[in-house]
Amino acid sequence: MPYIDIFNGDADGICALHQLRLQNPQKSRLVTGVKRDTLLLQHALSAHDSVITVLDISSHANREPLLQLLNQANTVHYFDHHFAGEIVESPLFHSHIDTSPGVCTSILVDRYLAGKYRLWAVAAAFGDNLHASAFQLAESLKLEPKKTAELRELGELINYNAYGETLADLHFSPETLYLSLHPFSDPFEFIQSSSELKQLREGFRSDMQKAEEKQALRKSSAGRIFQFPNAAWSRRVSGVFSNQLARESPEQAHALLVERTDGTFLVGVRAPIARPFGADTLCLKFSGGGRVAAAGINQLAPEDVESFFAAFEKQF
Ligand SMILES: [Mn+2]
Repeated sequence: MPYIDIFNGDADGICALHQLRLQNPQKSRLVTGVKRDTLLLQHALSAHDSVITVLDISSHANREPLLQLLNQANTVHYFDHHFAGEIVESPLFHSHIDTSPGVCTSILVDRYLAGKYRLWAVAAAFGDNLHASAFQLAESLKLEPKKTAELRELGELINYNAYGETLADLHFSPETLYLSLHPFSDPFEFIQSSSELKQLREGFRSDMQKAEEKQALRKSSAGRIFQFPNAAWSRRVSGVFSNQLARESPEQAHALLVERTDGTFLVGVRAPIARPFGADTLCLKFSGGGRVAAAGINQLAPEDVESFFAAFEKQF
């Protein structure tokens, strides 16, 4: 039977698949993409009578293609922690979906495999920013702090690699990165020998340096607003940089505008950590959306930038 593995291109998706294929090696067709590209099931619609494993993408967002694939006699194993909506009912559908806040997909796979490749789940949990869960898993393995720190860097670098508008922005396609680590059952051996990881470490440092050179465009009691140019490094590092700003100044809100090719702006908003509300309300006014603490706008027109700044001041 043909196997198809569909996975989010971030650390959680990659480490989830890696654990499953260490346990049960299969030659499979790989379907993945940049982190924000979560509508992946549509790329497998021609499949029938196959075994499809889906990792770390919302079953709600992929519901229509999922139903079609089940109708085409595919068996689907689904591991995920994103919003799921109503769980699909089918004898061919094997659901390992848990949306509780402390879990990520690699932790669900770790549970399924009874902890057999847990080191990779630790890395993935750090990649998904679930530090408490990651430390808890590391503790269960009695890992030395130095080893835990190595897994943290591994997860964060694989996660960093997945950020971008398209695959062209990334250092490595997630498929390439997965194939490069897959020969290693021990992550510490991969960390020692991987040239890919070395390149990611250098790329991350250089992107962050460019980001840190940027002065705030606006500063007020409400918060700080930054603007980045239309460049691959901006798109790769904007998420991590916004999180860093928020942690560094928890009383303030932050917005980061990244210029797009068409002249509009991709906007990320973080509410103050001390009062984590209102980001969604602000972004909704400009056809954006998201969560209360972190939200965004896909295309802010240049003529709306001033009114966005005003609304930001008012909101926070
Ligand atoms: Mn995840």
